[in-house]
Amino acid sequence: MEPLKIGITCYPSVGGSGVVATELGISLAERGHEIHFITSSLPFRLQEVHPNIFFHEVVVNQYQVFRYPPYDLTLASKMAEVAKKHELDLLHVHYAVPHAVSAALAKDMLKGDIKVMTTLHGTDITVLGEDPSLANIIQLGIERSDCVTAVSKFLSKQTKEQLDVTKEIETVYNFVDEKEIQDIDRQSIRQKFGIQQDEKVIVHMSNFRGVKRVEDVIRAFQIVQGHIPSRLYFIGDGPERNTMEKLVQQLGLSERVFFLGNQMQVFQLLSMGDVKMLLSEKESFGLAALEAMAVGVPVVGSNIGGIQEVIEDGVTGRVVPVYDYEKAAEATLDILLDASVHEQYREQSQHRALKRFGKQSIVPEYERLYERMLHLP
Ligand code: GMT
Repeated sequence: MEPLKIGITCYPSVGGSGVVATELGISLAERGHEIHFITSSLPFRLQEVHPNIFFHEVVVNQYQVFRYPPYDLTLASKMAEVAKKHELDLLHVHYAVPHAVSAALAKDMLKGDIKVMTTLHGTDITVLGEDPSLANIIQLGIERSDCVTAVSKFLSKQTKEQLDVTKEIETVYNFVDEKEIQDIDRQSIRQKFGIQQDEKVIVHMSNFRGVKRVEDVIRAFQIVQGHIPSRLYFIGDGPERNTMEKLVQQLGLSERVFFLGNQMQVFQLLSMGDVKMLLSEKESFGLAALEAMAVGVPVVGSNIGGIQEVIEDGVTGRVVPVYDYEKAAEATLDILLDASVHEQYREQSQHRALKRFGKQSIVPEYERLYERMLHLP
């Protein structure tokens, strides 16, 4: 396909949507497109140097007359400015609020001379969609986009049901970059962390929001470690971390549970795991589950949202009822206590992650949608 000039907007801080948007930008740049990130700061995953990648910072002035800084409007102006200066073909925004709304304004400023794709990642629909004060603006952001995608079938369906939008919503799954997992030496990382041969490692990675049910992970682990020598490693940080650290202390698990905080080398750290737990009560996709599978770590996940589209129950891990940490512990033990099942799950997890959700197959799906959108009247 002809190389395109694409503006990408996302939340640049730690989080799955920022990861996906950044990795998509990098991959598109590698495929010959010119990528312009228009964001409030440099996306944290943007570690690559590439001649096709440009960054435009959205700087919001703090005038005293404004009670709230007008980020959405500044972003819209910046989008229009960058689009005009660099003759962008399209804006690809991640999250309806506020990005799709800012893109709609930018399109108006450009007299319609640009296309807009919006990718929905979940939180804006699952949380904001239930807030009546924002439902109308989310709806507007979606309806005014030329193409809308969601990261799971679950999210596509839920958006249609909750927001009463007429727009077609395409499902394009999140992806992992095969390159990221090359050369990972699981054994040497486990050795560095002093993990014994007979010890099993449970991993969990999230932003520690309440919806991630970190407490259930700790309670499930408490049961697991009563049956086999094991450790639990947490990767990530967020509002619940302090409370969870206290809980670990109260339960007398401090020797076996480690909070690593936000880290860059997530694939290396995940690869230490024997099982990953993702017991969230809300999850439109569960990128952290996919990242674990990519390094051969089977996932025990809750039966909600898009998690069930990522894990194949009984093949790459187990799906258990949400809030039921005892079942989560039972499923984890089933996997860990049978070496041949564990090995099978490990292989099948990696195979599914790379074949079904590999960058090489998902990124061309976006390209096809860009092309289709550009031919719209
Ligand atoms: O889950 C979060 O709190 C972060 C949020 C984000 O913006 O990164 O995650 C959402 O987008 C991810 C990438 O598409 C998905 O993997 C997560 O499932 C989704 N989170 C929720 O739906 C709660």
